[in-house]
Amino acid sequence: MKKNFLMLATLGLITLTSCDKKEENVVVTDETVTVDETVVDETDGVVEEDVKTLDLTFSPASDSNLSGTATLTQNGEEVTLDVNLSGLTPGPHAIHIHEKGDCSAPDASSAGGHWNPTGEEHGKFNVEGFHMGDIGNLEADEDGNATLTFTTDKWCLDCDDESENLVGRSIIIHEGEDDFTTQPTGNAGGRIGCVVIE
Ligand SMILES: [Cu+2]
Ligand SMILES: [Zn+2]
Repeated sequence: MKKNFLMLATLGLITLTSCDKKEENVVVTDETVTVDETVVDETDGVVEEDVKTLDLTFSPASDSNLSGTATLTQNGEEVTLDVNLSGLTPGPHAIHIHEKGDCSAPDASSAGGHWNPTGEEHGKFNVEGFHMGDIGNLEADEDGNATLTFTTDKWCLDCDDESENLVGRSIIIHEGEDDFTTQPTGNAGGRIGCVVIE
């Protein structure tokens, strides 16, 4: 018990010490450069560059009434997808990243199959084999509205690794539910919404 406490205390001290050092550094920099608004602006710029955001608007497909938005945000190593939809039939609807950034076909078939840069089988994200685009299902309430928040460190926005890069793909909403087992689609039925990630 005593040993654990000592270890925690030591860790705390290290954390405090490193914080102190950072703060000292900042102060030293400010003093050296004679506190200047330009310097402050540059610091803000660097912090913002680390966060990338894409605001996207879904188009309906296959004569559906779907409307809604998707926001993709990269913060450090993680990408978060926020989806907000209405005009759905109540119940579960599959949502996937599909490989082609093309929503032009009336049934959104132009978006191709599930995005699968790693050559795996269709499945559940982060459970054994799965496509990189296998987000899963979202649930529409009795008014036909649905939201979803999904975060992973396996995607990126506009990075050099094409097995992680979402830009140039599309997000598809399906008529039915993903059963996570039928190959290679999850048996989710037609495509009722589509948006290109760009
Ligand atoms: Cu799909
Ligand atoms: Zn899949």
